[in-house]
Amino acid sequence: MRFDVLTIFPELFTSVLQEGILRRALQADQIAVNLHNIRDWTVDKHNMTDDRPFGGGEGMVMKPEPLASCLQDVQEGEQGRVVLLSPRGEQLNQKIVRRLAGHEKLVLVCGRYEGVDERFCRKYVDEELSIGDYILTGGELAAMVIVDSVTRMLPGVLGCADSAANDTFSRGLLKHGQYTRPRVFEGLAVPEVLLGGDHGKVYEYRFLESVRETLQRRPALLHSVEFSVAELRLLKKVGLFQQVQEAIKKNVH
Ligand code: 9D3
Repeated sequence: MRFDVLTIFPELFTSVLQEGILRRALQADQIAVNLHNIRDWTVDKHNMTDDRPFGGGEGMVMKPEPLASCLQDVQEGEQGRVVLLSPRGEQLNQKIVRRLAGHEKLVLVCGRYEGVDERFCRKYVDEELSIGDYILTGGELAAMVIVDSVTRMLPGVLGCADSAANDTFSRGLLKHGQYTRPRVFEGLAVPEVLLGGDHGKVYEYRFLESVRETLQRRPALLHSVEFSVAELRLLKKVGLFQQVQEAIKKNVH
């Protein structure tokens, strides 16, 4: 995967790329991240990347020409999918992350100020993405979220231990709680079943804990979970089946 990032603050990205899984993926050439300072494509003597909005109003708007000429250079050779990070975009989720990971090249355009000139969006942007309903100071942190979440989906980036596809409950349930040593912490013991070594019992316990966590924290998620016959039988046995059914009914999309 190749990421090209268009930004007026390329240095914001350096620390994120210098540690952990992203660093390893870069070293192994599983990803490349090319940072482009939009200011390098300005032609006026003050290197202006923004200007006042026609029609008046608060703040500044990113000029279309530096963005377009930067993009033109970045799109030499292989054509990447152009993603604008924008608060009015579709909200990012794991399904979108998976789809983005299927592209060979992503061009991430980071807006600043009040936004990007609408004509640049219309001419060059394939999709607009937001990372949630809160206000950031610019698209850079959102672009980092995309680089991070897409990279961990690429084959070979995660070890087997935390394989993205291998995630036991990557099926729409929340993850069960996890425990490590010590066996007793501040008076709280690790659940007995996890110490016994009966893998079948451990699997059942974790499945039920996942369902309980989901019921409590994100009941709407249960709408799109598919349970096997054995799982449904287990839910009935422990008296969770009816709660799950009610949670699903309350959320008819
Ligand atoms: C007054 C209108 N504001 C829109 C809500 C203007 C505005 C605020 C903040 C325009 C741009 C920004 C900077 N934010 C982003 O570029 C951004 C963002 C975000 O603010 N929240 C969630 N996802 C994203 S992706 C890019």
